[in-house]
Amino acid sequence: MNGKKRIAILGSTGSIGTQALEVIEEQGNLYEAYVLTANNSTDKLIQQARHHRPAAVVIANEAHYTKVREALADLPIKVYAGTDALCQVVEDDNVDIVLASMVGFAGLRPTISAIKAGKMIALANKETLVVAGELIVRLAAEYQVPILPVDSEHSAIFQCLEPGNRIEKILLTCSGGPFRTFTEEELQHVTKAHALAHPTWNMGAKITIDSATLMNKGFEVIEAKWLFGVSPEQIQVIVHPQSVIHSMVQFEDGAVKAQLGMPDMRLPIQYAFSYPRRLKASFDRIDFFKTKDLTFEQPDTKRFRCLALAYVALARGGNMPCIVNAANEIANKAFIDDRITFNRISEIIEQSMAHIPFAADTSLDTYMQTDKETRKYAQSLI
Ligand code: MN3
Repeated sequence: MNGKKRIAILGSTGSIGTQALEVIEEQGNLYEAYVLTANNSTDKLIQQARHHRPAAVVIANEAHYTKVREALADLPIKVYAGTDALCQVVEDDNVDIVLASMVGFAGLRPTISAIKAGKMIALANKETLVVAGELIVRLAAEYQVPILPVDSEHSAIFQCLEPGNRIEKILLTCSGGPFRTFTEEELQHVTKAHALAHPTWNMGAKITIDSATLMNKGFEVIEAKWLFGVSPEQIQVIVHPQSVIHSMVQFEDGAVKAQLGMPDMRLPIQYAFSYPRRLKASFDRIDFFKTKDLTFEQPDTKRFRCLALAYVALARGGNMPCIVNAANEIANKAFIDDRITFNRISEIIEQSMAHIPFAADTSLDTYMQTDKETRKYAQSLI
């Protein structure tokens, strides 16, 4: 026992996972990477495991098991494969914090396992709250597990909160994505290459496309509702292209608190690990004399329909956000594969919302069933 907090990183080869490992390395006397997992990125997982020497790794795609096991055979690292193994490793008694940083619906089951095992959750996988916010919040309360937001906006809001003082409004900032100034006509012709050149944040492909459609912001509205217990009307999206203000909270006396910083995900990741303390870190500081104007705009939900659809899904509740998430995962992937145009993404989501039967209950079984049916239907539209 060395007193370090042991962290299981679900999705260690992705953008958040990689940056989390940088944080763990910089704060090496406080944290250690105890479990690393990847879906398909074997080479990166092997390289990370050889460098960080976790107790265990999981490769979710079982087809890669032999390759990973053989590459780590000379080290005392347990190697597991399969999605069930993801749910098991987070229950290990030695794990203190689970960083849920995998992409999409796949993050839901392991996160539920971690909550039931009483682990502190650092939540980067927003789809978990989008699909199953009510269930996750209920379980977290039941098992008395803290859920610490890693998404930069939600970390900002969390940092602005005042115990005992009610939130009047959350002002959720949004970069606007790479197509903020494009006309509807121009949006017909954009490609993934345009979208992947995101102006401010350095992120994975799925979330970068979600940022371009504003689906990401829609998901963040749903995420904020569940994390902070506010109604949809209390969440206002504000386009702020410079991404210096990471979000704001307005209190009942009209006071507004904001959290500012350079766009660097390592700060919210580190804060989720160290909360309520702040740790000294070498991240870039804002130079206010070099900061250009900070500007604010109303989001255009006509050009960026996904944001409006997220509010509809949130108001409807039940399995509706799950439908939106599943249809979006299919449409997002089809756009990345050059199979559909940009504007088709929101159309596929909207058609799925109209077609898949509504279910008011919020059980895991309903979500699994809805997810499966929606994917099949959305795929048929491509
Ligand atoms: Mn965000």
